[in-house]
Amino acid sequence: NLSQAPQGDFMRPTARTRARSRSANGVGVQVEDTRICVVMVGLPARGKSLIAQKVVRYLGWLSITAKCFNVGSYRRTNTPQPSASFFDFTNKEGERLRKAAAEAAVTDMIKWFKSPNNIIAILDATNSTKSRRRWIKDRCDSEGIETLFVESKCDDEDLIMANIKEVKTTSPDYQGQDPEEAAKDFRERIRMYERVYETLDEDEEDMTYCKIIDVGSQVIVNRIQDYLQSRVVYYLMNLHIKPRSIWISRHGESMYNLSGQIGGDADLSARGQQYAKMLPELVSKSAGDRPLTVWTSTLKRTAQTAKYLPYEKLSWKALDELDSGVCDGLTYAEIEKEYPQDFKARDADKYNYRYLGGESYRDVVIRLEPIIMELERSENILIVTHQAVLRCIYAYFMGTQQEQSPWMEVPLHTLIRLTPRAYMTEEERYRADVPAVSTWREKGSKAVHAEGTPAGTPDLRGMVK
Ligand code: ADP
Ligand code: FDP
Ligand code: F6P
Repeated sequence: NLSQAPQGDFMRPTARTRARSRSANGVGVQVEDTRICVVMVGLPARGKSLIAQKVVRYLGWLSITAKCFNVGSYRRTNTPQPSASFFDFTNKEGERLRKAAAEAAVTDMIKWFKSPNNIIAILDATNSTKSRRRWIKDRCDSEGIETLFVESKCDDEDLIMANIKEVKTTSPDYQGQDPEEAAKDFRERIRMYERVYETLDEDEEDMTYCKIIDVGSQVIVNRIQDYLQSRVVYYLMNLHIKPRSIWISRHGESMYNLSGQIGGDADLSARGQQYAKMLPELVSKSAGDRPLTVWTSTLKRTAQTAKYLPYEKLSWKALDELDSGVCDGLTYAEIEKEYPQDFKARDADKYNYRYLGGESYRDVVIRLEPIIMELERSENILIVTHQAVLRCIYAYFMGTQQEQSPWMEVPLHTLIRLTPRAYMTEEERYRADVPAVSTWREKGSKAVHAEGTPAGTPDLRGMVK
């Protein structure tokens, strides 16, 4: 029996434990009883909502419960389609309605923090004046919530106009309106804010903040107080907005895939080698002649798959397949026979189940964190890796829930292209015309290995929330 005691430092804290200490689950360390309100600061169209949404997805992937409170959507409940003059500081009614929206968002956020699992909230608004920021800090202080102000400052007029065209003209604020007119009105809205906007400065030296200037070309950090705050700031420092894609593929079919064995360090099968030979063409069909770097694991099957790719290559231990410990080299049927309780336990909670002497998906996510950070810093990367690792990387980009991610079907001999866009990640798939076995086992299904079955048919996208 491989059954494990609950993995203490990864368990969700309960109300009882919260008073003293909380576990920031994914980071695998005990942290103080931390609740942080990340307060976005900046003129409109400076990437605040994009940053907020990325931070929420990143933290969620690390099992740190985070939520974004967007003041704009609260404001839309009282003023759905304001024109620029609504944001004029001399417009008293506008001021009142905007303050009411901010109040409602902060009140909901404070309520949300009452639940012991909720750790980081992001207050997404311009928060463009010192008095507004002081008000938020005071409200949070009185509730024992830390504040981390994150300002995005950028005066590149061309970039701002491009941002407006990319995301603002399609905002519900301008639904049904001509995009040219919408862009003009939004530019005018920004002018209204510019008249009162105050950047974070020495008057606010007592505050914890991070000021990101010109999309990270300069970052000023002030009074970071604890581990989680520094973790968020570190993540922010690694973001860029250059257009790029990430390609991911599993290795070609291996000899172990053919026999239904898990783990190991097997060579490619003849069909796997065929996939390796076809991969350069499959990649260039999608990537054209842009420069790429290829990342593989340290296992033979990924190096053999990448062998013919005409790009710089880097192998990462962190990309090795989930370690199945004492089950390494067994088939699912053998595991079910020899370790029936564990087989069931894994089905019941596949994300948290850790093989004896091996890893869980949760463990894999933690070791993949440097990979994600490096991916955020990089431009075009092609990753050749393994079933479980690919699921974890995919889950980061697509925001897939933990209950679902270990069960996603990722067929062999398929190249996936992920392209980060403003508020979502676009996905394209290219399937090579080389058959392969399916290594996918559905939750609760019998552990039979159907030799020679064609690569699975259910589409991954259909299984993602
Ligand atoms: P805001 O919430 O500040 O009004 P959005 O997040 O809606 O702005 O704007 C998204 C746009 O901002 C995207 O086009 C994105 O490329 C761009 N962007 C992202 N980060 C930054 C940044 N640090 N500075 C300027 N623009 C950025
Ligand atoms: P958003 O772009 O997120 O919709 O345009 C600026 C805006 O946010 C308005 O929609 C919203 O009413 C306002 O910011 C909220 O911020 P302030 O309360 O700081 O003005
Ligand atoms: O079967 C291929 C494989 O990469 C194994 O090496 C690994 O143990 C398994 O897939 C991971 O998938 P799952 O978590 O669904 O068992």
